[in-house]
Amino acid sequence: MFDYSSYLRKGKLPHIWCPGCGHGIIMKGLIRAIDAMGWSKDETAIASGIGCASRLPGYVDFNTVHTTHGRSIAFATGIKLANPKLNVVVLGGDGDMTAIGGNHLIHACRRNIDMTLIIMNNNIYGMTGGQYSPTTPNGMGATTAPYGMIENNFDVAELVAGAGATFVARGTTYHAMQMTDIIKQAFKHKGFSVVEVIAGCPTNFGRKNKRAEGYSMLEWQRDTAVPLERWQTMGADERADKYPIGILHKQEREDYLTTYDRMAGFKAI
Ligand SMILES: Cc1ncc(C[n+]2csc(CCOP(=O)(O)OP(=O)(O)O)c2C)c(N)n1
Ligand code: SF4
Repeated sequence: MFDYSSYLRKGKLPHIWCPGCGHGIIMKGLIRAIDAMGWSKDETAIASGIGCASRLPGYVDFNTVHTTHGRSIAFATGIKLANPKLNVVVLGGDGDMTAIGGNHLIHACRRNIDMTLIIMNNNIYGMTGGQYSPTTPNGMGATTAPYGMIENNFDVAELVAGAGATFVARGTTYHAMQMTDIIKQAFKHKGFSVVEVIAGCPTNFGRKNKRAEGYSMLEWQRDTAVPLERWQTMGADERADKYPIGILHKQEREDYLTTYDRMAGFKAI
């Protein structure tokens, strides 16, 4: 059986996550993917913003930094520029990344620095009590949308692909082992890779949408996520309220630091 304990900061436990929260499943997937890559703790750096999702780096024993809401990509960019040899991972919630941090997100995509971003999308602002976020699906409930969300939601994967991310994938916490493999593929990609992981927040999103139990959030993922190969054979009617999972977009493009070094006449890293 896989031994997670050597990667955890036991002094930081117990964690803050509610029973049934999807963030712990993502933490385990991240640990498994790092382990499979053979990255040492010293050569791995993880940055996050603020939110339940962003508490993750506090629990894992790598070089970690818990920064400010929506600004973690900027911190991670600084880390990568200062020490390009580090494997840099950024993570945060949908609010952190697509609302307050939305501008950082799109510009990081077009910049194509070699790092991996994991967006832990539970469709809500979990930590602050369930306000709607840019990924709350149209019509669904939130504390600030008592009659249902009026606006249309972002499709995160489409957004980052449109902004220029060179690797875009989506997984769910229900498909935990596939999620691990997707994160590993993202790590292997040279350039800015984005993995959106659909996660459950039973406490705030679920409670407002008749899914207050952790298992029922997982059932929702099981029933709405469609493997990409199958998605490509589906018509518009069948696709309604569903989304594809897998590696959705991949493009080879020279990463920022390689271009920078070439232009500045430095030896490529
Ligand atoms: C500048 C700033 N604005 C607002 C907040 C309050 N705040 C803390 S966490 C959070 C939302 C977190 O939602 P998300 O990123 O989706 O993560 P989750 O808690 O759902 O995992 C907000 C608005 C803050 N900490 N800093
Ligand atoms: S409020 Fe939601 S996102 Fe935050 S720990 Fe609880 S279940 Fe997870």
